[in-house]
Amino acid sequence: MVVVDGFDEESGEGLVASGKISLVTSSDDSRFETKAGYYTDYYLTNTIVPVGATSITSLIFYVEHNEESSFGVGNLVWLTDSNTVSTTPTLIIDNDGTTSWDVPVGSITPADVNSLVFRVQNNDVANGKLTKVDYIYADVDWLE
Ligand SMILES: [Ca+2]
Ligand SMILES: [Ca+2]
Repeated sequence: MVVVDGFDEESGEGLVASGKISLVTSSDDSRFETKAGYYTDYYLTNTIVPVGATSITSLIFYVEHNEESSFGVGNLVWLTDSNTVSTTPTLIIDNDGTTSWDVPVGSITPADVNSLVFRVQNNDVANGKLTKVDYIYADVDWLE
């Protein structure tokens, strides 16, 4: 699953509307930056899980990202499933690395995956540092 649109809280703009969606659809060292005190939502394609799917068995996000030096530990939060599931990923300072997030699927339904949103929440207000995303995609498995 790949990112097809998004929403930038700071500008109030959609990522397709602003022309910035391509920043996060490939690993090319062009990145979307989320400032401290703001979130960015990324919407993933909704065409993969068939109508007959009965349960989601695996949902893994892969995020190529980095954070500015002095970004505070614990101040980066990723959320999904209508923001009911979250994680505080290990920071990757200055140079891109890919972090995978194997989401606990207990509460994840096929309908959730068909309107999947990945939120990057930057809570680093005390330091004012950026988190930057080069590429996001997700793998999902289900039972029919
Ligand atoms: Ca990169
Ligand atoms: Ca990119």
